[in-house]
Amino acid sequence: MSKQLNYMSPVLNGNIKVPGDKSISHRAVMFGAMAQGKTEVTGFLAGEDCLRTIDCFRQLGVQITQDGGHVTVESEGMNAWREPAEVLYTGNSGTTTRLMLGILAGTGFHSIMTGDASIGKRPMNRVLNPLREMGADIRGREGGQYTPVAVQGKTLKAIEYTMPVASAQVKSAILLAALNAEGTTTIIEPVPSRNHTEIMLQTFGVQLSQEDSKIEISGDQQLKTANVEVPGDISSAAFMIGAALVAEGSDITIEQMGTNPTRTGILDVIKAMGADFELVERDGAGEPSADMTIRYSKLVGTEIGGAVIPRLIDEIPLLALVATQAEGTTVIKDAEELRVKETDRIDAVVTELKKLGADIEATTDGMVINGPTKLNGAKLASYGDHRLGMMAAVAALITDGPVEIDDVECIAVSYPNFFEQLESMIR
Ligand code: SPQ
Repeated sequence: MSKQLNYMSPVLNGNIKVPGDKSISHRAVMFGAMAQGKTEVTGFLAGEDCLRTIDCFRQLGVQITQDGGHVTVESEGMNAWREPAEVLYTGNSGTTTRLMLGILAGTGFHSIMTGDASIGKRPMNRVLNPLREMGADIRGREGGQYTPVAVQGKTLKAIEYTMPVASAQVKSAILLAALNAEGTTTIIEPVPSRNHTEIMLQTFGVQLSQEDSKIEISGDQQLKTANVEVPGDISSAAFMIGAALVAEGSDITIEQMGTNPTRTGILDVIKAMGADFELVERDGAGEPSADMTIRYSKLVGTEIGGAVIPRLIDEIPLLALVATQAEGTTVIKDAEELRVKETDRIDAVVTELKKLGADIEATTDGMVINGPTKLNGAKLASYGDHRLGMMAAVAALITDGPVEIDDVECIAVSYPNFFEQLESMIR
């Protein structure tokens, strides 16, 4: 379904609470299913990706009830899971697919997992290589590197693994497999990536040690049930932050947004660009969160690269759009990982923003944007990628003329009420 947007110089005002963090929601269900007993999750993201995770565990015999953001997981523990009779379908979700590989590798049964066309193109070798070193028996398409994959669960052994790319999904898959491995597994990260798995495993009673870039975890540990309160997703909030920054006169507040430092790279970048915002920290156990007030701001270009990249990787499409409104040049580099997301997010962002008249060029590992540029209306493609769809919708706030976006349903992967919340703030 395509959607035509004709916002005509809107001003955004008001308070919103964006949906729960996608990364944390997936993990809450997974860890609840691995623990023996009852886990309650509040603030769960009822987006398509996280619902896929719930479906997969239901197929393994775990009792899960979901009512909006409230999820109850009741499990007799991993040893009581049953062999799935049907293929586990992970839809568009890289997190479900990659973390499940780590979990399924150490079970005692056979399973087959597949996703949509986008998942079928995303590299699984980055997870399968270390898992195979641990003794995992996993077959896949094209020499074992793409979905569909067939997993024959096995007893695994610990490894020491230096990760070639900074990826929370790879790190998490190894950590989860390590729980069912004999011995102590060591993981060395090149640059820190989001640490929700490490934080939540400890909430579920797992012991792990961390020193600089090294994480150690011993096998044969049982998870203990816990209750999880999921904060708002900063990667979803990013689109509202960007909307407020570019729509003249805007002043909005985003309540209870997750502020885990491994995710707040966007805040460092917009600060360097001159954004006018404040954070008021919230009390609460587990992951940190804050209320963020952000206003329309005159921005300047900046350089985005190095260790900040994993801390804002999913926000780059939005930051590229924001950079078209900043005075001067913005250079985004060291972000080649964007090429293996739901789509090639470097080529897709550059192609779509050019249609709006932006001065933007792709590089091998990022893009270069000159601004400010007045944007025109156009027909844009989402590539079935939620982050591209939302970037296009935020762009529509400041274009001369309407923007039509194809396949907007894909936004439901991470932000089902995106248009409702965006439009509720238009004055
Ligand atoms: O789950 P999926 O499809 O991989 O989602 C994305 C996204 O834009 O929402 C990436 F396409 O987020 C990843 C993120 O880029 C979610 C994630 C996680 O929950 O562990 C980690 C990041 O990926 P990676 O490859 O750096 O580990």
